[in-house]
Amino acid sequence: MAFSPRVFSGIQPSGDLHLGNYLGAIRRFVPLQDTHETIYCVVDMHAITVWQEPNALRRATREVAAAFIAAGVDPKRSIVFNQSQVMQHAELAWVFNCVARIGWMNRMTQFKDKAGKNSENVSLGLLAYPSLMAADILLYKATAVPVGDDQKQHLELTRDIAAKFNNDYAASIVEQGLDPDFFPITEPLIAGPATRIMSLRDGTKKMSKSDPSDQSRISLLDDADAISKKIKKATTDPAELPVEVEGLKGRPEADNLVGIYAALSDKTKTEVLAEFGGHGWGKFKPALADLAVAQLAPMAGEMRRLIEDTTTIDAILRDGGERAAALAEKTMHDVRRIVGFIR
Ligand code: AQP
Repeated sequence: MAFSPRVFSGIQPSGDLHLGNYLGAIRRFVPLQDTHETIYCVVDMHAITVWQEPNALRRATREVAAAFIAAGVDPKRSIVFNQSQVMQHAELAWVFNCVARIGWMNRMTQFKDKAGKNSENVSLGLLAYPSLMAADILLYKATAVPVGDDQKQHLELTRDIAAKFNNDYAASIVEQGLDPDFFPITEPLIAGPATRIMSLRDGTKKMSKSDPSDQSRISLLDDADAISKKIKKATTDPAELPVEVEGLKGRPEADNLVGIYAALSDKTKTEVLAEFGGHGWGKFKPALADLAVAQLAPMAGEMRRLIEDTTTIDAILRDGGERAAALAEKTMHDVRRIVGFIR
């Protein structure tokens, strides 16, 4: 069966949204609205895999929804909602917990990074995170998922879970008169010059919400002055910019800043270096700061306005939740029959 082109992607309300979340995911959500049915989710159930103070979680949930809308996601054309409103996510995740193998989860590098040496004491939810992520995507039979490069391994696992479910339950799927390819094998959409934005303090570390240094990231709520200062203070090597992309090899900070410029201006790194190659940071950093301020500061203003308007944001999430639940229930209705649950 051909699945209709449908996109699903989620962002955790687990702290300050940053430029990496924007360039790796949110900015790319917008044009997909022209070609796909689009579902964008604030994944609050994922967020609680590590401790979240309840009021902070509510605030961050509204902040992520505000970022989607300020970036250009239209809540009428797309479905925008928070995950916990649609109970079928948890229900399908449980079925997937019983399809996926513990060894698959133990191999996930994000789990290893987040658990560190403390793997016996982190939540069980953190280990099962990729199973819930597979449920998020497959509940809607999404065919494509725009994400940053760090999510590649989780998406491969989603594909493995879909294939194993289709295979384990092959006879039952046919018996129920359903398509043998019940779940699609979802395509990751990981492309462009900014699939992994690095910390502004250390070009070898991913820009991340959980980095203790605020200087390591540009927050989507930063004002023009903060954006400009952070870029001008970003760690760099002393050499001038190369004229060819090859010359960025072994220069992670330079590669990162050129990638950010390219993504914000919808250019390739080659085009950026055609303009700035052979010049020093004294020319490039102010140009990057101006570009980032022009693009991000108006969005930050709109986000701040929306965050204050909790009535509107909550109504958007509720409406999205109802539309998502209608789609989710169709899939879960079939899954219950396939698995052998009586209702
Ligand atoms: N540095 C990044 N560069 C490009 N894309 C990124 N993403 C995250 N960091 C970068 C993408 O943003 C989306 C949402 O991510 P998430 O909220 O689910 O959590 P995460 O990947 O764990 O993001 P963080 O910000 O780094 O959070 P912490 O610090 O909690 O781990 C995803 O599409 C992700 O690829």
